Amino acid sequence: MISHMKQPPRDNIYQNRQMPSPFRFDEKVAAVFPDMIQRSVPGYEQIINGIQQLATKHVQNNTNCYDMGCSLGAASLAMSQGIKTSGCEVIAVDNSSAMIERCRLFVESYHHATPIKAILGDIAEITINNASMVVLNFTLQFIPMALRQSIIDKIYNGLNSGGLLVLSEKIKSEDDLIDQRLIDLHHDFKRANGYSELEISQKRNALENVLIPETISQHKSRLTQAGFKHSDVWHQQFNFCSILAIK
Ligand code: GEK
Repeated sequence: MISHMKQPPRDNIYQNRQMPSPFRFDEKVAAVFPDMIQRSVPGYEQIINGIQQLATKHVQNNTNCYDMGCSLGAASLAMSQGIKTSGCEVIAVDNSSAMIERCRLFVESYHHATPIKAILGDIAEITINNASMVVLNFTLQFIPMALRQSIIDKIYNGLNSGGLLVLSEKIKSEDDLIDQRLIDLHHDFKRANGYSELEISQKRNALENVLIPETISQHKSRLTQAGFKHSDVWHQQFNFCSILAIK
């Protein structure tokens, strides 16, 4: 899916030295987002492809699919293109107006049969109902810790029986030494994709206290607490993983 995207503008946001400030999903980020996420998140394209496959296999007739924290809507498009059943709708939600405006243009520039409705809103506030698939693709990590359980509970309650949650996150290892090695591998991945040491360190500082990673077992216990009987990792590269949970 991603491979036939038009060449996106390059992410140069942290190329020059700048005053430290917390990372925000503003217009500057939205404008370079496809390049940023592909050069920064190991496994992103495989996860998007997996989301499409899961939609093909598991989305039921006349149900809703949600993409929470959709950015430009890559996962929404993957679900829409994957869905083979009828009467479905994909609801794409993001609280960044820069992202949602571009999301509408982005998804409309690709063929897809199942309609995608892009909504400007907070994922902590939207209602989820009659869902056969929900995607949180690298979004929960930006949500304040105190709100994370209630969002997962709401997703569980809005899913139909047999419905899926795909939860992708940057994670922390339980073991400090392994965690350091995974961070090193991730930084090597960014270097190999053309980011400089200055870009890597300034981005890392900007994300401090904005992106709060947790361990896989913290995610799994939150899923269990919400009621999910089935959950496990289906994709991991370095400290980036995706968990599949089934109601
Ligand atoms: C993808 N899923 O390409 N409510 C709604 N949106 C939010 C909130 C919130 N409370 N907090 C953050 N966001 C996408 C990638 S990016 C991940 C997701 C990344 C949004 C935020 O505006 C941004 O667009 C997205 O979550 C996270 O598959 O940049 O690492």
